[in-house]
Amino acid sequence: MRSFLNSEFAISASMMCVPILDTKAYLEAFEKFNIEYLHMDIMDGEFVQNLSLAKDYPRFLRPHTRIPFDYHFMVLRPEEKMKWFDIQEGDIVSFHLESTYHPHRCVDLIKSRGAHAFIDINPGTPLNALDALIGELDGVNVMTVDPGFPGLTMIESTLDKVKKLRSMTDKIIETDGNMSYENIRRVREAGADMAVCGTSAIMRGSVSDIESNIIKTREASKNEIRK
Ligand code: S6P
Ligand code: MG
Repeated sequence: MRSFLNSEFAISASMMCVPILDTKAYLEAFEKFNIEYLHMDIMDGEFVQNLSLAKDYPRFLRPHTRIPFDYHFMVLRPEEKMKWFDIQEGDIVSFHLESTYHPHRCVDLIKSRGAHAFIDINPGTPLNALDALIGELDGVNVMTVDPGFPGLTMIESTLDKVKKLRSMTDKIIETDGNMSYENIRRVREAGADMAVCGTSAIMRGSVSDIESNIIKTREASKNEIRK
């Protein structure tokens, strides 16, 4: 168990994958099964070719859950836009290294809200790009797909990246993109501490599948090798 995480392996449920009218039912299952984070994919149609979850969505959701948020900003100039969002103490907030000229300014802003600062790195970005920043961070979100859409295929070279990052740091490692049961098992073995789960795992099928999907996800994330 690393730093502030309360579990051996944390699940961050991707809210952009939840059909809007099923939100209440999904939230009830997430609370019942102690899902650790609600993942908020914020997309601006510029940094990535998609739009999702504008600033009012997390604000409206907050009063209905005690689960902290895991913000993933896929926007250009996050230092300007993060300020508009309901970021609370205990949330995780990540932004892309590729999206800003001012990463330290973003980290300061996140910490000023009492949140945990993470950086996101795209599959094409080498780990040494983190050198100047890693000391200031609480974690790294290793993108296992090129970001923008749910339902993509994992880029295999990202597994080695997780392994290499694990050998370099004790900071929390998150993985995001195509986290199927099998890929969760693989990133866990490579050293990841948490994964974003969407259409490949807990949101597979429909809302009636949620409880069994969460059980399967927890099972996949058990790592006998690293214990
Ligand atoms: C994708 C985004 C992710 C997705 C998540 C969906 O750019 O950052 O957080 O919402 O990966 O999960 P899946 O299983 O459909 O890839
Ligand atoms: Mg994401």
